[in-house]
Formats: sequence, C-alpha cells, structure tokens
Amino acid sequence: EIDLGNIQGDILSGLPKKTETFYFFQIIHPVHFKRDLRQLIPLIKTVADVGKDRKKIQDYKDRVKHHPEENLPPLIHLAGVNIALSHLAFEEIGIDDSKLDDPAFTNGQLKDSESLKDKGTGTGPTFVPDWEEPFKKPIHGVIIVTGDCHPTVDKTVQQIENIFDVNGSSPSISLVTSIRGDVRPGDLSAHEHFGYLDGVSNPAVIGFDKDPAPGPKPVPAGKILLGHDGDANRDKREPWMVDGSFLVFRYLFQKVPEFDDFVERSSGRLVRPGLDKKEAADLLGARLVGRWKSGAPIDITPFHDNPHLAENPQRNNDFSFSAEINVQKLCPFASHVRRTMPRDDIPEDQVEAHRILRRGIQFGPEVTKQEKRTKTTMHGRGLLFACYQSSISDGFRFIQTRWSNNVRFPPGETTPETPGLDPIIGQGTPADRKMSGFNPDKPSDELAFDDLWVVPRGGEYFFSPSIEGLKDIIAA
Ligand code: N7H
Repeated sequence: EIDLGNIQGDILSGLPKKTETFYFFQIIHPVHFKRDLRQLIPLIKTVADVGKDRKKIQDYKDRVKHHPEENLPPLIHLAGVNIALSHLAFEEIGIDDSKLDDPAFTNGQLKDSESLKDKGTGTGPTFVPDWEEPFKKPIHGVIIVTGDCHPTVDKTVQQIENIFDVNGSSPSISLVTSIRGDVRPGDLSAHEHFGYLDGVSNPAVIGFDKDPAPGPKPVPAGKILLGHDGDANRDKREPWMVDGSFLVFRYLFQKVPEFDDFVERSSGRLVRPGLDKKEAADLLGARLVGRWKSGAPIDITPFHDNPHLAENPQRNNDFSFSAEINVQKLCPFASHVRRTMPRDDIPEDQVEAHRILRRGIQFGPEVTKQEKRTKTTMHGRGLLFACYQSSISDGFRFIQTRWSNNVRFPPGETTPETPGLDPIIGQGTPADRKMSGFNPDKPSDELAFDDLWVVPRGGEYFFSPSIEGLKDIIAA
C-alpha cells in the first residue's frame, strides 16, 4: 500500500513544470528553522495533490479544445513546492540520520566529485572541482518550486522567503544560490538542449503505476522509496524515513554548438549507401544517444528515424537489446541510453538494483545565431539533472561511475570490442574519450570525442522526507 498523501509529489509523479526554481539554502538558526518549516509543510504538494493538479490541467485543456468559443483565461498559479535536506542539515538540527545509511549521502557530493571524475585541481583531500562557487559551500537543503510561468513561481518563492524571514531581521535560513530551469519553447518543450526527446523511459513503480506501458520490468516501490519492498536497507529504517527518497541534483552545462559541430564533422566517417550528409549526421547523433531526436529507440529502428514509433508509448520503450547481446550493430554499447539502462546486457536483478526516476529540467536560452556560426557556446545552458532513488550509492552514483565512466561496460570479456565512454555523460582521461560501435557496418571502428560536451558545475545529495517525517521529527 503506497500512501500518496505522505510522499512528496516530485518523487512519483513529477511536479507539473514549465519552469522550476531550485532554492539552495543554509540553515542559520536551527530552532527557528524547525518552527518555520512547520509553516512550509502545508504548501508542499504530495503525490496525491499532484494527481489533482494534473486532472485540473487536463480538464482545462479539454475545455479549451472542445469549447474554444469560451475564450477561457490561461490556467495560472499552479505552483508546486517540495523540500529536501542534505546530511549537513540533519547535523545542524541535531537529528540522527545514520539509518539513512548511504555513504554518498553522508559524505556529500562535493567530496564525491573526484570519484565522479568531475574536472578539478588537486587530488584526494585537496581536490577541488571546477564547480560554481555556491556549490563549494555547505548546502543544507533545497526547496523546489515549480509552476506554469515565472510570476507563479516568483510569487511562491517570495511566500517561502517570508515564511523563513529570509530578508527580515530574524531569518532561519539564508539563500546560497537559486537556479531557474525552463522547458524549451514551442515544439521543443519536451526536448533537451542537444535536441533529443527526454523523459521517455522512467521505471514504472509497482503499486503506483497502474497500467505500465510495455518496456523494462516495473520496479518494486522500495527501489525509489525507503522502507518499502525492494529497499535494500528496509529493515533498518526508522519510521520517519519511510516514504522518503534520496534526491540527486547535478548542475550540468551542455556545449550544444560544439556537440553539433562534432557530429557534423564526424558524420563523414559514416559512409552508407543512400545517406546524405544531414542523414549521416542524424544517424551518428542517434548512435551516440541510443535514440533519434524524435525519441525513437535505435534498437528498434536502427537506420531510419520513425516519429510515429517515437510518439507511441506502447512501443517507444519496448526494447531490450536482446537481438544483439554482445554485439553493437543496432545500438552501440556506449550509447547513453544503453549505458545508463543496459536492459538485457546484464542479469535482470542487476539492472533493477540501479534504477532511478529522473525529474530534470532544462536551463538557459536557445542557441543564438552567433553561437551557431562560431560553433562556440557563449551562454550557459544545460540540464538541471534531478533523480530519485532509495540508494544514491546504487542509483545515480553507480550509473555514473560504474557504467557511464567505465570504458569496459558491459564487461570486456563478453564483448568483442572495447565499448568506450558514454559520449553524453561519461567522464575519464582524455585517452578514454572514445567509443566503438558508432559505425554499424564496422563496429570495431573507434570514434574519438572532443572535450566534454556535458560539463558538471555543481550538485548535492539530498533526502526528500515524507510529510509525516517532516511533521513528527524534522520540524518537531
Ligand atoms: Fe540521460 N540526452 O539528451 O542525451 N538521457 N542525459 N542521464 N538518461 C536519456 O529515455 C541526457 C544523465 C539516464 O531507461 C535520454 O528519457 C543529457 C545523467 C537514464 O532507457 C536522453 C544529459 C544520468 C536514462 C538523455 C543526461 C542519466 C536516460 C533518452 C546531461 C545518470 C533512461 C530519453 C546533460 C547518471 C535510459 C529517455 C532508459 C535517458 C540525455 C544526463 C541517466 C535523450 C543531455 C547524469 C537512466
């Protein structure tokens, strides 16, 4: 039984978002923080609340479609608020969180950045990542505010700042940094900045997703929520931890003109009968990602895009690389989608142990003409990556370090050629930056990448507690 009124809405449903502000804060007065947090709790949207909001949005859309003559004013002021805390927050307010029992969470992401292979200077204890300054400071928590437009979100942020008296005489928290994400305009709204459809494949959760589409096996709720069947540490959890989930945030900049330029320059290495230059570039890009820009998976439609398939949720996630275990004619081992969710490449229970629910949003403007012309990024843009899981060490961290950064995954002895790095998020030495399999006609051909196209510039590990956990323990 999943208690939808006790779980924060972003976790299982995703807060409806055209725009989203991540408000990173420090606690400056623990006692007042607890007091003020009690005022915030009624604003938090649970999974149950999000269900109601989504229905409201759907009813509105139906009304506009079937009765355009009514000229309804836009549906506004649908805001969503969630909160998550880092280990430092629990220390600060004096709550024993040892049974959360996740070393990545306890150490924090700053200390983890060297293992994630983020660029930086120094080594070991002196390592400092090339991150934005705010993320090198202690961060105690993040308040997530989503909405239909900037005024809705800004108003809600202001309301929250009033609750914590942020700009007043007795503030309980201070702002470390706030970052705004926006979905891309028009038809691109569901696409990330390289142009690929995002948010296609997320695990269906048993007991929550009633009618899962064909695709990877649904996961037990405990892979995402603490204290449920499938949570490896279920027996240890304290009652206030149940129904919570770990939130990983990564501030990822994308070098879009540079990526486009690379794909275009390298497309000459894909010589196939009947492919013009543009088609060769599209094919190469699809082989780096594992899906076409439309979202169609190349494991199903390897050599031509198929937008119909992409749009059909009954088909667009129904593949498992099963036709080509140990080969990569249809889909390269290194491609981002195969690397982050290897499906039949490894045993089913191993896949299930490392699944995450992704909830990111884009940030930054569209590529300008000047950037396109000069093939150089001049404005920061990318992905505010966010994902939920019941273990960071088994979830995000495992995928990043053991799969995407691992040139020999799936394991070397089972594949004829060395797979290479995940071209999208894989990090390693300059010599590691290459992959095999980009050429379907000669899978052993290797393609060397330029410098990173996805550049991590900050992040933190958080715990998103249940409503009861917030009320009974954290704000008590
Ligand atoms: Fe990825 N991209 O545009 O290339 N991702 N991702 N990701 N990603 C996915 O299925 C992208 C990042 C996963 O179940 C798609 O929704 C970009 C991180 C996982 O088949 C596309 C960035 C991590 C999946 C992208 C980025 C992951 C996935 C296909 C950074 C975790 C599901 C659309 C800027 C460590 C795989 C879809 C599955 C899919 C892109 C980051 C993980 C297009 C640009 C940091 C698990």
